[in-house]
Formats: sequence, structure tokens, C-alpha cells
Amino acid sequence: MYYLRLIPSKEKKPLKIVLLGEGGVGKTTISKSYIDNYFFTKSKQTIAVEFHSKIISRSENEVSKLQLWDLGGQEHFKHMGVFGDFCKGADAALLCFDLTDLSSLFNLAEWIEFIPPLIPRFLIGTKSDLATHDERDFNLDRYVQRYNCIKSFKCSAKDLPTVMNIFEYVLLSIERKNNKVGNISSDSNTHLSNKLLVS
Ligand SMILES: Nc1nc2c(ncn2[C@@H]2O[C@H](COP(=O)(O)OP(=O)(O)OP(=O)(O)O)[C@@H](O)[C@H]2O)c(=O)[nH]1
Ligand SMILES: [Mg+2]
Repeated sequence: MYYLRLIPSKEKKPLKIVLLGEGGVGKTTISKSYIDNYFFTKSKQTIAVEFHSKIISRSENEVSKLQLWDLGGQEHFKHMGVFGDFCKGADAALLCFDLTDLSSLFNLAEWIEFIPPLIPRFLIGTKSDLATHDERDFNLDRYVQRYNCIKSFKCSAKDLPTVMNIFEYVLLSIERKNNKVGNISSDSNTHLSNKLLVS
């Protein structure tokens, strides 16, 4: 059973998810697709970091704020010396790469350096709508292992149900890690049909 409550009776500590990866792979676009349930065609380069947030309900009586820390992927931001700090305390990290540009997958090796070891990681291949058949079928198992990820996903930021499912999966994995598997949903009716239970 999933719940939607407008008035929180109990508020939990914010959840934090960081998104990392090369410039232009689509981190801001996927974040906005999830937060606003809308595909934005125009996106400016992220300067250092952008924050996106929404309220999610975690059970009948519990809501919490979800914060997405969307890191700027341009080369010079990597050398600012702050990304390691930005990743601290995250509940999950999304390693994003562009399915149409595999160099962005290989370069994730540099990005994982910023993520503290115990933070659960997920590998996200973006822009599947632009990818060829071969690129969409590219086997990611080796990279899931190499980057020590829990699971990989492929998506287009235009495909809102898939984006919702990915975030729901990540959120449920976080709940599971915290030994509190239960009810979790987003604050929009459209999301309620996209629930996924982690087995
Ligand atoms: N067709 C298509 N275009 C996408 C998709 N995701 C992102 N884009 C486009 O790719 C471009 C870059 O997307 P951003 O979200 O700004 O990329 P970013 O990873 O945030 O880039 P930085 O902020 O520089 O790190 C934009 O023009 C987006 O509209 C997608 O799934 N499909
Ligand atoms: Mg961005």
C-alpha cells in the first residue's frame, strides 16, 4: 500500500543523492525530469553544483525531503577540490554516462574517486532515445562490477515513467539499506503507478 499525505505528521532527515559524470551527459536533465515530471529541452551547463529537491512520502506518517546534488561535469570543476566534500553523507550516488558516447562511461573512473566507499552507487546510461540499437544493447555488467555499483539502468530523460522507476528503485534501495523497507512514494499521483519493490 502506498500513501500520499499532504500534511506530514512526522518529518525525517533529508535524503541526499549525488549525480556525477562528464559534462553534457544529461545529469541536470534527468534530475529535472524526475523532480518536475517534465522533459526540459534547454539545459545550461551546471556551474559547480545544482540542487533539486522534492518532498517524498516514506510511509503513512513519514515524509522527508529528497535532495539531488547535481555536480557540474566540466573538467575544471573536478579540480576545485570540493566534489569529495559534496559527496560526503550521500545516501546514494548516480554515476551517469551518455550511451551514445562511451568515453563518458570510461571516464567515470575519475568520478568514482569523489565517492566515499560505503555509499551505494548506481550506473545510469542516458539518452537512450538517441542511441543506436548496439549502444542500447551494450552490456554494462563489467562496468557495474568495475565501478562497484549495485545495478545499472538505461534511460532517456524523455521517458518519464522509466526515470521515475529508476529513482523509486534507488530510494527503495536506500530504505532497504537502512533496514526500513516499507512504503515509499513521490508526492505526485503520476508517480504512484511507478512503484518498484526491491526484491
Ligand atoms: N535527446 C535527449 N537529449 C538529452 C537527454 N538528456 C539530456 N539531453 C540533452 O543533453 C544536453 C546536456 O544535458 P545536461 O542535462 O545539461 O547535461 P549535464 O550532465 O547536466 O551537463 P553539465 O551540467 O555540463 O555537467 C541538453 O541539451 C539536454 O537537453 C536525453 O535523454 N535525450
Ligand atoms: Mg548539469
